[in-house]
Amino acid sequence: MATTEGGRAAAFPAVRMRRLRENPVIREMVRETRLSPRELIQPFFVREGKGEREPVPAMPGVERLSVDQLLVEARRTYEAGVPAVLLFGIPDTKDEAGSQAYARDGVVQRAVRELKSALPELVVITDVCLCEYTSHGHCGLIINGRVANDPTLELLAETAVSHAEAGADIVAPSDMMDGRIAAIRHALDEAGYTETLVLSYAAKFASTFYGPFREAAGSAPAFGDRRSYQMDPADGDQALREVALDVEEGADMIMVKPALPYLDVIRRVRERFLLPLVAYQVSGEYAMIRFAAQAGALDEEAAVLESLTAIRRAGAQMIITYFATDVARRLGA
Ligand code: PB1
Repeated sequence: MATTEGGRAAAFPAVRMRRLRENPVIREMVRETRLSPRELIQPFFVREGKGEREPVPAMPGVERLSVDQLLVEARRTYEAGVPAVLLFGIPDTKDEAGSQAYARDGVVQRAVRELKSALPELVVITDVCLCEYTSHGHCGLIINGRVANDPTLELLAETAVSHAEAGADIVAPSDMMDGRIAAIRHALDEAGYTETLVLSYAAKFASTFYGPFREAAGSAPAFGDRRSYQMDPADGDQALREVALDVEEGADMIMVKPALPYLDVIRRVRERFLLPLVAYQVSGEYAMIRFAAQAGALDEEAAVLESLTAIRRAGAQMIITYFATDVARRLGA
């Protein structure tokens, strides 16, 4: 705190905080938090077929894309300056074991190969989970009516290896099974993929803000919910324990998800851990802004920039957001 020679803190009228705001050039010079396209990650839903662009009603502007159309959109994302994409698969068939998640010729595996061939510089991140691939919609195997943790680890590890084989730069386990980071890291290394990074959805909450995503991916649980594996929104300390475990198990990057309702968790994680920290502005956060703007209640561009700035100010170094390409174009313009 600036003080006068008497040791007292200077105050009005010696200090006038508005001096830092009146002049827009000075206001911009002293700005503490800045957004860059280089900190954004664009999620995509990839489906079977050709020439397919299937709108997601709950997420205006977001489409389920066939691989050929994904290449078109990913190029636009790359050219806007966004360095990375995150892929979610939507298979034509689902089964109890989520077998398309780890199929060598699965839709995500094919998308990764095509993307890395067409845009080798684009960083490709793949979501590792079973929920988009299981007929019951849970993130793990169901045995005796509950999500079986340890048997699921093998399938998650197999899924991660199949993504690495296809050329994924980073695998991102979003399942919230205990021990999955160690299992995946071990399987990748055993298979020779020591250079594939693991981005852990380390502090992931059982959030209602995933609703639109579940519509997009057809991944709502057929029974029960995800509260036996995703974190209770009321638990902040537990989030720090989850992150510490994933760091210990070998994560290269960590994530807090969702973002805006969890800025306190982002801040606490950033202060405590040294790994690169990602926050995920999830589908419900995206839909809120979109629909409010469509209703004329919010200025969409201002609301998006303010939300992303808040997530960065809280401590996230990178943000996964469905607005990534749009925002990058605006920032780059
Ligand atoms: O944007 C979003 O809402 C992301 C949702 C997220 C994707 N990783 C999960 C949604 C859910 O829990 O149903 C998927 C969990 N594997």
